[in-house]
Amino acid sequence: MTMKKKFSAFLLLSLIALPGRLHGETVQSGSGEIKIFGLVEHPLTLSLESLRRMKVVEKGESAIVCDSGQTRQTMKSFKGVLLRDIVDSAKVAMPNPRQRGEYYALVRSADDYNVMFTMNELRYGMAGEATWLVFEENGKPLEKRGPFVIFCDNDHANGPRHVKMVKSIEVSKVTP
Ligand SMILES: Nc1nc2c(c(=O)[nH]1)N[C@H]1C(S)=C(S)[C@@H](COP(=O)(O)O)O[C@H]1N2
Ligand SMILES: [Mo]
Repeated sequence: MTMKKKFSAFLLLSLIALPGRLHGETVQSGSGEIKIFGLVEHPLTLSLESLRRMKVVEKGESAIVCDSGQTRQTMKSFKGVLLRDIVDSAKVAMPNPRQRGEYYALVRSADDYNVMFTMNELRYGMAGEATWLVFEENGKPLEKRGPFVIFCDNDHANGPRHVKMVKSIEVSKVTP
């Protein structure tokens, strides 16, 4: 191989390897945008800026507790938007309301730790009032486990339904 050919081969290989390397690094935190898609009338791509334009609520101290009972982290305060408001702004496409009990929102993360919330619990249950998409804690953007986390603040062990590095929210319906 001539020097010139060797150099071109090196350039080509670097280009192929680069996205892989970048991808490897981003697994430490989620993407800067969340996609809301599936059975919705208005699929959305939410960024920090678009979330700030929604109904943002600031809450006080909250601890994330694993199902073992261990406290994994404590937020002195956090800012977020209700998952219910997000799903509502995408508008669930539900031609037959009799089937409302079959719909759910599946929250997926960058490392494939995924949690499902049913539409009925978000709309009619306790979880609806307290399931937050969090984008700020202690007055600062979320770091490693961010930029977005979804969790249910009134679960008695809220670790299991605490999704770090949120990537997407898919609205779907159980298959018959
Ligand atoms: N994306 C993602 N979210 C996750 C997990 C995970 O492995 N990946 N672990 C869960 C568990 S078991 C708990 S208790 C809480 C807090 O975990 P942490 O201490 O690892 O942050 O996050 C939950 N959310
Ligand atoms: Mo956990």
